[in-house]
Amino acid sequence: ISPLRLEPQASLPLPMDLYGTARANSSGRDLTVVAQRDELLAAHAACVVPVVAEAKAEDATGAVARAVAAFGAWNHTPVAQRAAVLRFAADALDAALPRFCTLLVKEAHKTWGDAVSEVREAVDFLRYYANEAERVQAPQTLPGPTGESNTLRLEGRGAWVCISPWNFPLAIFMGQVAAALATGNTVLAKPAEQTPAVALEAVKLLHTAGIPADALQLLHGPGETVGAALVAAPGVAGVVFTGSTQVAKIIQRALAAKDGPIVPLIAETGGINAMLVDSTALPEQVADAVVQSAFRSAGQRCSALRLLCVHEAIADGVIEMIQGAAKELVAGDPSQLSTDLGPVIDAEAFDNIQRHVARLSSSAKALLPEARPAQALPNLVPPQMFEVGAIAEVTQEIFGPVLQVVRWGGDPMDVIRQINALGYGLTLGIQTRIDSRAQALAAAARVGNVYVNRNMIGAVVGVQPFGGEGLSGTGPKAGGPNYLQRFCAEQTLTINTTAAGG
Ligand code: TXE
Repeated sequence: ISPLRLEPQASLPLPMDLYGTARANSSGRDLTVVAQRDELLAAHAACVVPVVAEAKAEDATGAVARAVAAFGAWNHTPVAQRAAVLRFAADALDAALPRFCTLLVKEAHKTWGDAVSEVREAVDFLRYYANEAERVQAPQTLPGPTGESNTLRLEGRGAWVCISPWNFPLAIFMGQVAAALATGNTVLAKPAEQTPAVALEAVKLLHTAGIPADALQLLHGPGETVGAALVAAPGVAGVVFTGSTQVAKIIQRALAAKDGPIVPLIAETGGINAMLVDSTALPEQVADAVVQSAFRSAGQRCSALRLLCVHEAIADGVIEMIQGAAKELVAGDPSQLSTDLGPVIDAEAFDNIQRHVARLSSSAKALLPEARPAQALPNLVPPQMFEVGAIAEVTQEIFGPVLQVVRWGGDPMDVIRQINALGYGLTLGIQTRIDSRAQALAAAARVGNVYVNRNMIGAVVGVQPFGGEGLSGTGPKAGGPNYLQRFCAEQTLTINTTAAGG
């Protein structure tokens, strides 16, 4: 069996990154060794995407009631035992990597490289949250006055609704579900309509690993009906959501309008992510980071670069290099190993991107005008780049491989202020050879994740926990040390140790 490594071929440009990023992740593994090529291709040929039954809005109340009833037993299961179940699921998912990769390629149009990275990320979420739950739920002794003992403990809160998007249908789905389950909560999972099969297989795997059926229930269907009904159902203890800013606000309003307790919302939403390039930056490094950050995964990553702010002194050279590199990218069938960008998720996403491209074509300078897909597949969008006049013109997130470029001169702090004024706060790239400037700009930026002199493909579980503020979400960062606490209720126990029986 030959390893999954595409040898350089004269006629084919190399895929941007077939293996995911080659660095140690939270489990200390080297991500470069991922799978056997033949094993993946055989699984792909045999893969049939399952047909999935939709739930109805009326199903939500009963499902939540079952999840509430299941909460006591699951929450009282010792955290070490819950963690063991999640670790078992992680091993099973690792072993099922080819099957999940093929589903991701077929259902979500992922390239093989992106699919492999995503399965690995989902495995990491399971292991990391298993470890984290044991850490954060260990009772803590707090300092206190003589004659008193103070203990703090964290418990599950109840039944959580987990609503996830299609762009990371396994990793985001698994991350939400694992965080809730690890901490003793039960789950109503509502995956995106576009990617139900990946979610179904993930839930089957979790049930097989030992999660009780009522502690993890899967409800497919439209967000406006099934998702909204779950959010509105009585007894929900919390909602964790990843998706658009607009839907996050709809859910926030729906929760605020409910009778009964205040229900917390953890939301991770989109961003207009910028990269600031100053006049000292290395053009080759910038071009590589821009191509990776803006066009990888067909731009369908919430961390993706949308707005390149490049200093006027080096702008022409940098733009030329990006044009050269972008033209080498292959947009086509994602099941071909040579493909860099697969089709966007569906016709609606395609039409939406085309509307933005048409608007930009009439108002801005096209920098990749001859971009055409390599193959005539539906919903294929080749990389696009437009030069616009000002940062303030870039007001909407375009969820595709479309980059807007602005030239700047003067004070880089002004550029950061203009980026902050857009109101999103997810990722920021900085390219400079002046260390102190990078530190100062990062400190002034109101974003969750800053990347200096590298690409913006972040979100490494336990290493670069991911999430933003403002229009980009509520925080805290998924995959980080402050995440699981939000799924927990805290209780202090104070005992008078001088009293009888103390
Ligand atoms: O989002 P939608 P999509 C963002 C990304 C982009 C969006 C793309 O920036 O804006 O997600 O995902 C359900 N009540 N991020 O188009 O439409 C819907 O069924 C309850 C950010 O899928 O918001 C789906 O399951 N639920 C990111 C989910 O919400 C409702 C990472 C998301 O759908 C609903 C990934 C309703 N009224 C994507 N309406 C990050 N920051 O980490 C819809 N849904």
